[in-house]
Amino acid sequence: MNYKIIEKDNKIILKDMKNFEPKHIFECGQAFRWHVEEDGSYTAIHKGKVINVKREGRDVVFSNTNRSDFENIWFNYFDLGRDYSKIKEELSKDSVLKEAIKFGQGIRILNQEPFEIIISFIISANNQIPRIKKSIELISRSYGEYIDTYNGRKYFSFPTHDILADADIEDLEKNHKVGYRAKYIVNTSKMIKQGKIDLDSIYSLSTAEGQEKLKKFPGVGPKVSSCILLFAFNKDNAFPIDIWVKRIMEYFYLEEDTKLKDISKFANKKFGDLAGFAQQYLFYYARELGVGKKNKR
Ligand code: 8HG
Repeated sequence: MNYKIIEKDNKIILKDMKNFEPKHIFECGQAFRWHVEEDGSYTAIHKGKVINVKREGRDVVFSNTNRSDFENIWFNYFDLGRDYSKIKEELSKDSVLKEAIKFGQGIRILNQEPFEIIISFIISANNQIPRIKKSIELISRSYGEYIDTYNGRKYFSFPTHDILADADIEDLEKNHKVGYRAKYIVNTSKMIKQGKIDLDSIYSLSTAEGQEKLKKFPGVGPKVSSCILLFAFNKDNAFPIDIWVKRIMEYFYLEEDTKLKDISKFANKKFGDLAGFAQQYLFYYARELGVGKKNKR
């Protein structure tokens, strides 16, 4: 990779780091637990560790961490082994993607924890990002464990499947604002607890096979399973189609009211193994600028 790494005072600094913009990474729709601080840095918790990330000029600074955690946890989480310049160069051959990439040039796809992502995207169905974030925060506070305080804010781990399998559906529904999705959360957690579906086995499946397996969980359909495969299981060709991706695909490439299956086929043909990355640049671009929304261009 094209950066130099420095360890100093509980910080890791990546010098001259390209293709890494905290705002793009944490606000592009893939993750719900990154909290923006007053100085523009972002803080979150993953695998029981709290980390703060900030761009400072040409560098990226990771605070509250050390070399060993960086190598064992964060390198993989931030997908640092991947050459995003190459991906961007390839996708920029398409003029729409070229614009979307200009807009979200610092996006990277994070490698997040499967159980947390499954529950988060069950919550995301027919929901809005600020509400999804709120529910996940409330669930972590009630059912997770207190880990650390950073910059005056308390951080809690996301609960395990064993804990959520025993959660009270009404409590989730009412006090954690997940509505009808509460029963999906508890029943999905129960299926995992009972060993009905082994999450680790999904890493080695194809995207299509992984999708079939994940769809056995209640509340998991084609879109939610594609998000889970892309954000937790390294399936780079998964192409989740929500309303924003549908709109932008129809606006630039296809006719209005194209069937989701046909959009999916088109995207897989056009973007191939890079479809998941293409989707993320498009989702961020469409959502931030309102591209494809009626009356807006
Ligand atoms: O990153 C995302 N990509 C796509 N395609 N859809 C997403 C992402 N994140 C996210 O929350 N969604 C869905 O969009 C879930 C929900 O239906 C809606 C929130 O705006």
